[in-house]
Amino acid sequence: PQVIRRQDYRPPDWQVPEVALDFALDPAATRVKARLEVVRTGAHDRPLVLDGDGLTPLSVTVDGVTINDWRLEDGRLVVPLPGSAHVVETEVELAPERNTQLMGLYASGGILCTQCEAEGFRRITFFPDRPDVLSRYRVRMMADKARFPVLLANGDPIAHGEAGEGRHWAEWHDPFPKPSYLFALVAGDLAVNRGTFTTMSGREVELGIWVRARDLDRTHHALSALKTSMAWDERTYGREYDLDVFNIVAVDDFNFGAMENKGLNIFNSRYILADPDTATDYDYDAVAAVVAHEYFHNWSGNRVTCRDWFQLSLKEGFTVYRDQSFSADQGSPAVKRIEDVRSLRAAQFPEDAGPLAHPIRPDAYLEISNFYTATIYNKGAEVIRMIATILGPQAFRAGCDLYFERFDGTAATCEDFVASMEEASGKDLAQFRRWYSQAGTPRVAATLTHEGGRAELRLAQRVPPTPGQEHKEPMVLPLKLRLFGAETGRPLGDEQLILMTDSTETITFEGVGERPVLSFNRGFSAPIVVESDRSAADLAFLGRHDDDPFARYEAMQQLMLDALVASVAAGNDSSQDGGHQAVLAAIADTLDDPALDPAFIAEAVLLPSESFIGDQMAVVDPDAIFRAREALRRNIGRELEGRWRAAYDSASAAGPYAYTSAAKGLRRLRTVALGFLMASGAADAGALAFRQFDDADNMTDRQGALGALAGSNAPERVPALDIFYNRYSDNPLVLDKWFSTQALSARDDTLAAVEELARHPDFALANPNRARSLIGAFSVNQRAFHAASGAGYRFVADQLIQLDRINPQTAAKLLPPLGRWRRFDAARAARMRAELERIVKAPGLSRDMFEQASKSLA
Ligand code: B3K
Ligand code: ZN
Repeated sequence: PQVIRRQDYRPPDWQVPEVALDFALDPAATRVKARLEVVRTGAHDRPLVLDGDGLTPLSVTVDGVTINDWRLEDGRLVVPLPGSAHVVETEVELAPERNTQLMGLYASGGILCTQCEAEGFRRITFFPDRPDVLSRYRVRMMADKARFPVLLANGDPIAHGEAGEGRHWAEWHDPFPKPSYLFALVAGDLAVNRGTFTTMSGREVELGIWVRARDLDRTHHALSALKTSMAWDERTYGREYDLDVFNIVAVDDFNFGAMENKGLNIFNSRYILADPDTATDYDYDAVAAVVAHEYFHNWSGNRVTCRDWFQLSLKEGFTVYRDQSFSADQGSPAVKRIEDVRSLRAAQFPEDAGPLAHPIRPDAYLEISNFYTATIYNKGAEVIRMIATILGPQAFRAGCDLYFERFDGTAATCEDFVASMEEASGKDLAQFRRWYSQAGTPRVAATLTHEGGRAELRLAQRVPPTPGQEHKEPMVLPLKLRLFGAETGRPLGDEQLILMTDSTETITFEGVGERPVLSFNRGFSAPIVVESDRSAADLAFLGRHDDDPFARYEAMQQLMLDALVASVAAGNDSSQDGGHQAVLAAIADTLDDPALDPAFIAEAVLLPSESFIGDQMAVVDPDAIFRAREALRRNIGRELEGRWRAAYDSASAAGPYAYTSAAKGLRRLRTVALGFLMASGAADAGALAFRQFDDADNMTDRQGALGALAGSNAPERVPALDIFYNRYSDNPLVLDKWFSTQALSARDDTLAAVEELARHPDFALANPNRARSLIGAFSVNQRAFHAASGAGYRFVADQLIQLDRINPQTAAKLLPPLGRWRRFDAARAARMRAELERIVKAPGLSRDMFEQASKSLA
């Protein structure tokens, strides 16, 4: 396969200002006629080259005359053209019902829909399928009226009518020029939940959430999140919606979360459908976040799009930053920040430390679908957050205004964004740009000394080597810090923001009377790993006294992490070592602090995940980590049993279900307390969990209890799983939870259970949510996946080889856990490599999988 390089970018030879598409829709045979007004750009004599993937033209005409001198080259249609402007028409035939890749035009549960980003449009029609070709689209659809009563496309509806033989047609027009990846259409038997939104300039927008009729009563949360997002973007960024309609369609088969097609977002149903009986608080939050994210793309992505796919983080990093800020504003900013940092550490840090590491603006790829990564999205968002921190809110907003104004209607680059920020703020971001070009997570060592009224903080940064980048330059790190007095517990001075730019720096503090304790990288102001020698006592102190909730959480996590890493190293899974005592005391203090928000408490007392513990070690020992963590969990459960019961009881007394921040916090704490009570081995814990499961008036409590039981040997476990299955067997999103809960189980027999679940009649590789619920969940279950026998690796590789034949994009996304072999002992590493080699040799392997597997082996 051919390597695509950023430095090879060349502007398009032809632009296509106007496109008219005509679809005769049918699941088995859809005819697509495309009419392109093409214009030569600049003085060259190159032919028109239209991307195509799996297409054969039924006809090609130029200015109304059929031509025969076209040719196909690697799927592309090459059309020699004499002049500088022509009308080129093509016709092709597709079979959406056989499209299992879910890219292009495909069928999901009887609905016809499209997914074009990044390069799916070329599976629908011949076109210059690149984001810097912007066109105005006119779309006509014709279909059987009984099967496809609803016909939607981008922009505004302009006409519709009957077509005879039980068919009807509709025409839509999108006045905003857009790249082909934002094209969308939907045809199906859909019901709609309608709303309206009046924009800041007083225009009325008709909103619609389209789903199958039986799902209609689960669309209210999404609709209200949409309205909230629209108002938030006006208030926070001054960005107003620009069409008369905004439609969202939910489908069950979707390769990722959702898609921001202009005026017609298409969603994975898991990010639209929610009601208390079937969706957890986490699901509700995710629905609102994804609805907001896709809506925000209307400006950061659609009005200003990307010049080429290397600039992907221009829209994705910025839009994730925008949706994170939105969610923070809806509830507790501290808890939101904790969640975001946790997922950054779970997904992005390992990526940045492994064989697939890449800068947020990559330099090369084989398959662009593989670059919709945690690095592009989440590290990209952290980079925007750092810019906002360095500039301050007003200059940041001025920079955004300038960017949107200057690049509206164009395809821009990351450089354009950074330059706008510089121009609006007068700040120099030259060195900061390294965040766009260097991969790897910076590590910062921080040492604080104190002598005679003077404290000295010595900082040293280094960025580890990553594939293709041996040598790194120092980064600009915005570091928020504050000192606290060890005796008084009071802050010694204000919070400071320092911009570290050199490899080593020393910061001096005068007039420090008492021994200072360092609160560092507060709010996670830079996405780095902090290496500090703070003692357990100092971390416990910060866990109690820090006024930055994130730093307080962080101190607790570090305390737990240090204790766990020490007991893993000592091969010590007994409850009697000293590290446990500091952790127990800190958790007790947290539970006893009446000033703390229950949602925060629930986060702060949670032990670091097994994989995050593994990330701290030179060689990951999954079994030792599991034992040490279970021992600590058991100990915390036992020693603090009274407190867990009290927390459990008071959180249970919250009354009937309500979706409020306060009620959510209590539900979260309730299930965390239940988890520790289960770990304690208390005789009644299984019964308590079953009661929570059985009495629950909402999915958060029910799934929380099911999760606790699923990982246990309690006699209530099997009955609970069966009841859950039977109750929700007709709801695919809830069945996904049934699969993933079992795949994440801490039991010894998880691998065998998962192998059996892969043969369950409800398991289907062809549905991406279902595939992820089993294979994706299992491969992050560190101990089960890394079973010394290698059976976990073999299982995942077998599944991925099968899935690759159906849906390469989703298969390739699930490969990275197998690629982390360098982090494990020689025996495991050899077994992981053997599976990767088997994958690389699989007949007919996709480019997607080849790229992931071969890079992982290198
Ligand atoms: N832009 C899409 C992602 C497309 C992924 C293509 N493999 C959704 C989003 O980020 O909002
Ligand atoms: Zn996005």
